[in-house]
Amino acid sequence: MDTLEKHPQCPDSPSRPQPWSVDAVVALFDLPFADLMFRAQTVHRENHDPNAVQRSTLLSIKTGGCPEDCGYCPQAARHDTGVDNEPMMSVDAVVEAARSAKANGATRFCMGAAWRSPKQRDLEPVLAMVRQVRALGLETCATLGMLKPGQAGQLREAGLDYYNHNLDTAPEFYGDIVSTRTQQDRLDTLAQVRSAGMNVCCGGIVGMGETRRQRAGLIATLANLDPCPESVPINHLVRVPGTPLENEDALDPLEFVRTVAVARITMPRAMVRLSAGREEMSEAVQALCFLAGANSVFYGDRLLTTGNPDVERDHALFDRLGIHGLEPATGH
Ligand code: SAM
Ligand code: DTB
Ligand code: SF4
Repeated sequence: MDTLEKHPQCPDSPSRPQPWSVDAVVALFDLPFADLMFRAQTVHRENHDPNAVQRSTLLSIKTGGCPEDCGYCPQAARHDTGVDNEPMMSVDAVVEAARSAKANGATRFCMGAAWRSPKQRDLEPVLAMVRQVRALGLETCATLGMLKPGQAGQLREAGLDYYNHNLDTAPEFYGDIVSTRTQQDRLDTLAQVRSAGMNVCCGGIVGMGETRRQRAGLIATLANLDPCPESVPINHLVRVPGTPLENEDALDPLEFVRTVAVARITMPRAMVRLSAGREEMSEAVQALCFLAGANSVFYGDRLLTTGNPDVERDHALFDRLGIHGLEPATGH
């Protein structure tokens, strides 16, 4: 049986076709590289401008001191990474950062907070940030941890376009990486985001010691969310000293490119975001990621606490590849 041909691509139709099995996704990963890239590019060109890449700026509005134990994360209070527990930024400082990101060419602004879950008194200033950042004409995204009933609705009301909440890895590997919550907790928050009418930004991290089958399991889980996420960040683990994963073996860069290609094939309409890890990635590998269907990057010399290529370097790379920036899809 040809598992590759059997599966329709991530559907938008009301009658949802068969979900992706992990075996079918593994079969994609196992393709010869040229065949995988051809399939990914075909799907990409059917659904997107292949020369457009969205530039999204990330800002840590509340850094460090997080009570969770995510093995990859420099912001967990229990990891000795040199990241301090800082107070939340002021609304004005956040809006100023968004204004400058826009002046530099970003069309999307993502605000991240190192919380397990936002307290209601902390959510209020975030709502003001969302309102004012969106008023600048930027697409807005926030990642604040698990949401309590009602909070997704308040964010939506304030004008939040996307909520980022990652599944991070395969269901059966999740407990090896995080013990203070379950993947089901993540799915519950995603369901609240959906029912509040927001776009879902949900992806994961590769290079945490997972097997290829587990990478396929993550992608299958994401592609089978119903409806599938509009935005899928694919992060390469940044091995931060002081985190439990600091000495993880480096992933073969071509395996990272394969992961991007498989995400593109299984989620044709989604924005596939080449997220953390670009600073340590050669420009040739980044170019392969764009060929594989990545159509968004984090832009600006900082992610949340770790580095990212500087803006001039990214301009030069886009110029060399003939890539242009993409306008927000939310109709500002
Ligand atoms: N605290 C919230 C949460 O966990 O949902 C929001 C912020 S958290 C830092 C957002 C995402 O950053 C995580 O889900 C993870 O995918 C990514 N991330 C954190 N540390 C990373 C690292 N060292 N390398 C790659 N991605 C990382
Ligand atoms: C996502 O998937 N990646 C971004 C964003 N969503 C919030 C975060 C990357 C964080 C990398 C580690 C750091 O800079 O602290
Ligand atoms: Fe906290 Fe989010 Fe980092 Fe986990 S990933 S430790 S929840 S900031």
